Amino acid sequence: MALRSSVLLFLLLASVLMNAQQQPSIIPKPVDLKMGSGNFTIDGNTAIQYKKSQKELKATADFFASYIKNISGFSLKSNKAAAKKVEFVIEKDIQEEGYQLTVSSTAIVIKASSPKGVFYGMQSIFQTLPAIRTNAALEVPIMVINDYPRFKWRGMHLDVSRHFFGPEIVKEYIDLMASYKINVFHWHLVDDQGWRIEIKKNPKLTEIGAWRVDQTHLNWSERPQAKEGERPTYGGFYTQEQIKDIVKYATERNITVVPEIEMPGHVASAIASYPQLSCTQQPQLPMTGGNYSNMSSNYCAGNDEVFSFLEDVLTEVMPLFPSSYIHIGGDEVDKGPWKKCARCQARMKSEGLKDEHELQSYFIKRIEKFVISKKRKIIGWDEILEGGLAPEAAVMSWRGEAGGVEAAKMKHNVVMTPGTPFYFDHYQAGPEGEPLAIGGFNTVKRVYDYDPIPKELNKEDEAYILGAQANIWTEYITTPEHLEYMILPRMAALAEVLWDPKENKNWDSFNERLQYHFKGYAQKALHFSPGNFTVSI
Ligand code: TNX
Repeated sequence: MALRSSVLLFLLLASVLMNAQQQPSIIPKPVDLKMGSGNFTIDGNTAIQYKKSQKELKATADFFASYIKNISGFSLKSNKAAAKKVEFVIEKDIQEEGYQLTVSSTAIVIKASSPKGVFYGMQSIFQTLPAIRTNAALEVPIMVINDYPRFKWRGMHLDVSRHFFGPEIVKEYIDLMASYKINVFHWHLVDDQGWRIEIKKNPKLTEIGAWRVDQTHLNWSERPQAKEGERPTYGGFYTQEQIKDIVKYATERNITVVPEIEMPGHVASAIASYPQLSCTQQPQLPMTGGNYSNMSSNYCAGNDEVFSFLEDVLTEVMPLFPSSYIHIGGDEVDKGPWKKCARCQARMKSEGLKDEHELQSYFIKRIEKFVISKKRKIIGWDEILEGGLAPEAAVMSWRGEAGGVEAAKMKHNVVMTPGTPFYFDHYQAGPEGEPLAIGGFNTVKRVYDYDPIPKELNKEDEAYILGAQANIWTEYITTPEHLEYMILPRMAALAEVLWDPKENKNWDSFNERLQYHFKGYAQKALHFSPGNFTVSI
């Protein structure tokens, strides 16, 4: 039997090689793809097949069927006799998240060690089909693919604090990620301008902290202030039910959602809700204006009430997110308020801390202890290295690569997300003709050319680089259309950087495939930048 199937595979491969046709424009490019000639046509005579004993494939089969229904109207049945089949198979010895795909004129077979790999094989198939419903035949070219990712953390971040994006927009964002085989959604739920997650024990976080004065003033110096007695109305938040629904949606698409609960800085929204949590205890509102600022928006590191508040928050947050990592922020803490605060100074004395960096480190370590007691791990921005890194913390390197290099050498896990080129809130085609952005210039080519493994690392330390992600801060991004524009097509370049072996990368090939994706974006009425990608400044 085994001999027979290898002979068949050989014959298929031979025919594939002899009559090669043009490769489909799959992004990220499959590691190994061999073309045959002719097509498999998906139509009403096609059924999806998987073994009864592999029930874990049902969700993937349903996903496939509903995708095909959307673009064609065909309702594919599962596990019914049919002339042609799309078959999903779990085969244990295939690499985690990898898949083997064989398309012949009568069958599409996707094998993987778990539904994750099957899901990715399916995404590769989808990229060979029309992007929207048309009358065109659903033809998948005859080919053989062997594919697997280079990195296990392939992330996209979204700041929903500076401007709130509702559940439907978040789901569209997740859909785009899934189509590019990106598997971590870093959800920045807390910042100065808005607290976006319902916490039942502390309802003011969303009654007060989720609303600010207005959206229109992008310039910090022109920010409006609330008038006496005025209740801000611009903003929003997710209920815990909505969060669960989004996490489920992401999980169905093999995406882990990592929530970020910022601390100890960037928390004006929490302090507006509970002023006793800051050093000055003065009332304030969530910050307005587009620009970020770290003006006096810290938790008081000398107040134990802050820690019990945060433990309560995390106790509600963690069960909503199955992720092993919880992001605790840690960036840009203005040490000024701590310097002037008697309680912070007393804490430093009693704990033997020599400066405010060590006080910040004390803060993060105390939170880490709590998170670890709940069997989770923390990840934080690279400032958490200052004053001493918490024992098991992972580091997100955003101010270039230095933090990531330092942490990897200390044998801590790292996610690379350097502002240049992985900040997608920066311009991508130059300021002229683009909507106002925070600055910077990260073209799709620069994103494509970046390698997430810093050159300074030796082989052993390289292993601590889990992968990379792009961040999108939304101080200047107020609409879903603008959000789409900022991530497309840079997300496609990111995906290929994170999936393909370094030696397979090829800008010209990517750029050619991208042109096909542009057609798909246009058909789906997505906003994207078709700019001059090779400009350099
Ligand atoms: C710095 S990146 C920040 C964010 C801002 C961003 C603007 C990081 C960890 N902190 O709060 O939105 O710059 O690009």
